[in-house]
Amino acid sequence: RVLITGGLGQLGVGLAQLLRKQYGTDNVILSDIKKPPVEVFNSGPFVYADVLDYKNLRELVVNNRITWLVHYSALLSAVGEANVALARKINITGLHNVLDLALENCLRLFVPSTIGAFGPSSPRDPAPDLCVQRPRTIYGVSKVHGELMGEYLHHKYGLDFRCLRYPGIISANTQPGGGTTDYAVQIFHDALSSGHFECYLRADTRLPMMHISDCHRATVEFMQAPDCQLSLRTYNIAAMSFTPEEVAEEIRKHLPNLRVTYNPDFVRQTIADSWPMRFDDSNAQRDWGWKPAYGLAELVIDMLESIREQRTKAGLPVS
Ligand code: VAH
Repeated sequence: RVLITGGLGQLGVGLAQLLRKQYGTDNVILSDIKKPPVEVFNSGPFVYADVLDYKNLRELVVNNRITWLVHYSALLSAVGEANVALARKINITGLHNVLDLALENCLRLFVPSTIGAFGPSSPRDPAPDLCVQRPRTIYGVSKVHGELMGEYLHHKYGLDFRCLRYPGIISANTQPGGGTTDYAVQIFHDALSSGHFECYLRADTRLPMMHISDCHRATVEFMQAPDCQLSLRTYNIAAMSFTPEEVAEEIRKHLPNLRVTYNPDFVRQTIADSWPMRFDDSNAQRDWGWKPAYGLAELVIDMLESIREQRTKAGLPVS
């Protein structure tokens, strides 16, 4: 059975849907510290779980015979900078609770890392799997700590720790939650509603990005990969890299009147400028056959279609 923490964020519900297709609805348990929307509550097992409450988590793992744990609870980039103390608690103390549980119960543990685990002194174009990592956000620092702790426990005690560094994830039906790559989701909503988008990053800010369904598929394929194939425990995964101007140009092929104004926000621009511009994911391609399905053109078509459908269902006008 799989337990997903932080299940009501951008990624949990979609990952649960994919895992439930393969392993059965009752074998995938979503959890979070928030009340789930009714459609999520009705789509399969949901439980309240606070990653800071070790005793509660332990009962969940033992009583539900959990064998895999996907740890999505975390405060992400800009949100974390606005609340460093909470980010350190959730991202580090919460992680240690999950690491201890995984060790004690021999779980297969997936913990996501991120383009944010690199910093201004890392190679940026591209960033390889193994290089200097001196991130300048509490989010990045906590994710590097997660990579290091997971790999230490793997080599010392055999913990089945698996970690993918995600690019910015682009989704139509769930909200991103970090604040730095989120512009690349909002631009689609604004293009279809007002036709005008104000971007908080400079037009030339290049960042690695990925369609959410590629993210879910990569995560499941990686979790299913035979251990003997993995030469690393932490892998970059890539799909595309684009700038705000490039994604705006691609959207204009469908919505020619899209107007974008650039009003860089100091905090988020500084974060973005410290992150990789492109990812080298050749190890993931070689070791466990990673191959993305969505490039920029396919992403734009899918996002516009999905949001048009959403807006029509909600009785909202579509430009
Ligand atoms: C953020 N969307 O902007 C998240 C994610 C890699 C980016 O962590 O912080």
